[in-house]
Amino acid sequence: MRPFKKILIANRGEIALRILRACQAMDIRTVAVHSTVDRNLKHVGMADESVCIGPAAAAQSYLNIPGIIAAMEVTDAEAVHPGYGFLAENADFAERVEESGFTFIGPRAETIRLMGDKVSAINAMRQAGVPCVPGSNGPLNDDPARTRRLADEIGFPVLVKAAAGGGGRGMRVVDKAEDLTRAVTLTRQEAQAAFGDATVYMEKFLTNPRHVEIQVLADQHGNVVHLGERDCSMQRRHQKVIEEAPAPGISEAQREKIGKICVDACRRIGYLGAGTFEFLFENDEFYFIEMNTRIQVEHPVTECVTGLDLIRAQIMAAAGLPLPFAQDDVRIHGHAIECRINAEDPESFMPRPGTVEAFHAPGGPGIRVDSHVYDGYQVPPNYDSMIGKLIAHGEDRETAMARMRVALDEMVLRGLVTNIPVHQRLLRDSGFIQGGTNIHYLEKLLKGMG
Ligand code: MV4
Repeated sequence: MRPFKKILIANRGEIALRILRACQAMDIRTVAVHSTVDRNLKHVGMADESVCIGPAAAAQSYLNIPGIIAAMEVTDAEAVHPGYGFLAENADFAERVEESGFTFIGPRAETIRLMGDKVSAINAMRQAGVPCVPGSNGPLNDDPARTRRLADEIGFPVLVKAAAGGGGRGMRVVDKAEDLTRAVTLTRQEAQAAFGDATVYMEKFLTNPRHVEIQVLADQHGNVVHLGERDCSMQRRHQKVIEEAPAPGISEAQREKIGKICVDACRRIGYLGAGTFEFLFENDEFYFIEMNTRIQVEHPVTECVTGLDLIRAQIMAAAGLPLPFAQDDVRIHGHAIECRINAEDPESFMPRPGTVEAFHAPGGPGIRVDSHVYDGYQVPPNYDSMIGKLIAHGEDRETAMARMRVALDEMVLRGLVTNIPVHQRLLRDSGFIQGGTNIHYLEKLLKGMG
């Protein structure tokens, strides 16, 4: 049975193409919406219909809520897939889509709002039995003595975080008591300016954690499964560079334990669709920090090791269909690694928009390329510099790494400056090869190379 007749894809680039492919495989008609500079996107040409929703600036196109809802009305689309970024975690958008009589492919607006505020997200998760970082268990007030007592109980160093932040925006490390009051004031001011919300909270600062996240899927009938974890520790300035599944060194028992905790929490809050629990992992313990209510860039590594189609699962769950498998049917096969390919300078990491003169995708066993680029494609300067993802899967981590090295060397993106040399170096780096490096590893490695 077909869950929807027609879906509007409210995104661009590789994820729009990924969603379009899932729709086509399910015999669902597609509507692409695009900005004026994105008329030539691959998925726009492939979609059944397309609507130009505004100029290049995302605020007037991919973030234009009335424009997107109007496009759903004129094309008679039943549901909208938001992808990642843009409106994917905008509770007001989800709410207005539903109020207009359409289906938002994602969790309920209320859930998006709960998780968007990191204080309410942590409170909900702590109550649901998810292990969290020791912290203020709520917002800080304007009483410096109380804040001081909390910090002393937690133990320095502490981290002051904006409730409306996330993804690394609006946080400040405090090493000693005398710096605390000023740090709280500054973080508050920054949070007010950046997010229009001065709420801040405090956590123990974990000095050398890994970033390990758990993927979940939930339907509207109380069925919830976890699909294991991903290790996303290889990052620079909060931009993930390489992700992998499973996380090196995590045992089957640890995976089952934390996975079950996440599943139970999803049941408790009535979660719907695909979601990710972000944890810091230090000294063999998981500490919840945030929940992402969207499909993530790195979902393909989970698809490779589970054999599942997460976009298809999102669409089925949104349509009210029951998950067609149970937890016991989910098995982790081998190992998968994803390299994010960006049009950027490999030394400065500055975006380098340009025109693709020739694109040759690598292939062979265990190789997947999720990219919208083609010969002649112009990378516009207006959006994220990620132009695709290269994913290698194999029976074990060694095999996946070996396949990734070959694929990186085989990939041709003539005309563009890309970060492929960074990946080629990392796939030959002894720390990466050993596995299990923490969130500071890449930045330290790059510093050492001057
Ligand atoms: C932390 C932390 C250490 N201790 N929280 C950064 C992004 C946001 N999702 C949370 N972040 C962090 N929270 C405590 N209590 C270190 C980070 C962090 C980080 C986390 C995940 C991936 C990369 C990171 C890079 C720097 C800091």
